[in-house]
Amino acid sequence: MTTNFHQPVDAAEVPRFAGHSTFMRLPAVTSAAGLDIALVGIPWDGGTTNRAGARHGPREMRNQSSLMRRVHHVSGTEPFSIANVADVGDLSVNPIDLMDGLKRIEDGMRTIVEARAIPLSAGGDHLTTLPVLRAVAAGRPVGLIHFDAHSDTNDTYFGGNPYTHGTPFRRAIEEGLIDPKRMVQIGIRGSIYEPGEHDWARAQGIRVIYMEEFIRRGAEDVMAEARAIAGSGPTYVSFDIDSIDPSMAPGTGTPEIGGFTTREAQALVRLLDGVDIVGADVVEVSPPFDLAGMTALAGATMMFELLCVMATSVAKRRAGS
Ligand SMILES: [Mn+2]
Repeated sequence: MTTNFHQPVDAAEVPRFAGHSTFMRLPAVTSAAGLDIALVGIPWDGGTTNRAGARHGPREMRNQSSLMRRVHHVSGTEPFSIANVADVGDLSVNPIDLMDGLKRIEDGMRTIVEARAIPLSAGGDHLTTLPVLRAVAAGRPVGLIHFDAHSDTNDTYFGGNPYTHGTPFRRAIEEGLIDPKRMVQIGIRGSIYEPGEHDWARAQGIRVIYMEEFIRRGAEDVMAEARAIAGSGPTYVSFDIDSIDPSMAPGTGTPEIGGFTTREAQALVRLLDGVDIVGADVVEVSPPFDLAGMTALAGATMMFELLCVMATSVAKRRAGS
């Protein structure tokens, strides 16, 4: 086993409440060079239409991620032994200029991608996924497995403004960043603005799986379909924390009751095993609306779940090359 990979601070030596707050207590590094997977914060919520606060998500997810340990208790995956992972810090953002914010996020993410590290980011609102995809999917559209209460494929808000956290995937498809025929949305629910609001998404070829269908079919069946839709090509995974029920994740911008339990969310992400993940995020954790850090803990734990499947695929790729 390679031993020169970054390791978390040993909680038997330094207690979890002590020391610098980094993702999963990994070293903070200034460059993604040499990393297999880069943990990165995107503290920006300039696309939020209602309850702002996701700009504070990365810092609080770092704090709660101190509870993560080294081994996944179900799969046995030891992500820090099979992949080189570190905290590359937060991307540069601009909280008072939306277009400059998007550009800074894209530029920052491009340096990670060009260093050949796979980004696992903590948002930020869901509009952050658009500039991330501009960097990750440059030159070739990716598949997308999208967990969310909302389709986020609306067209415009507030007098024709095309950039909000309700529009990122419409823009990403228009820009050729996502292959909509390799895209699936899981957990969609809640009241909508108008009848037929999801017609555009379906017309592009996106498979929209409402929460009610998930409840009927269960995680195994739904994720078998999701893996088939994504296929063997490069695929991005986006996890909006509002896919989880607000009784378990209240700290978010647009809560919708009737969501996943945290257990269901964990089961879904574990079933991503085998997908060629080229990037992933956990977005919309909004600490000002949180209670005792429970939403940030759910977000940090979903990052760990994603990290384990991503590290497994990194190790498989390395063994195969
Ligand atoms: Mn969303």
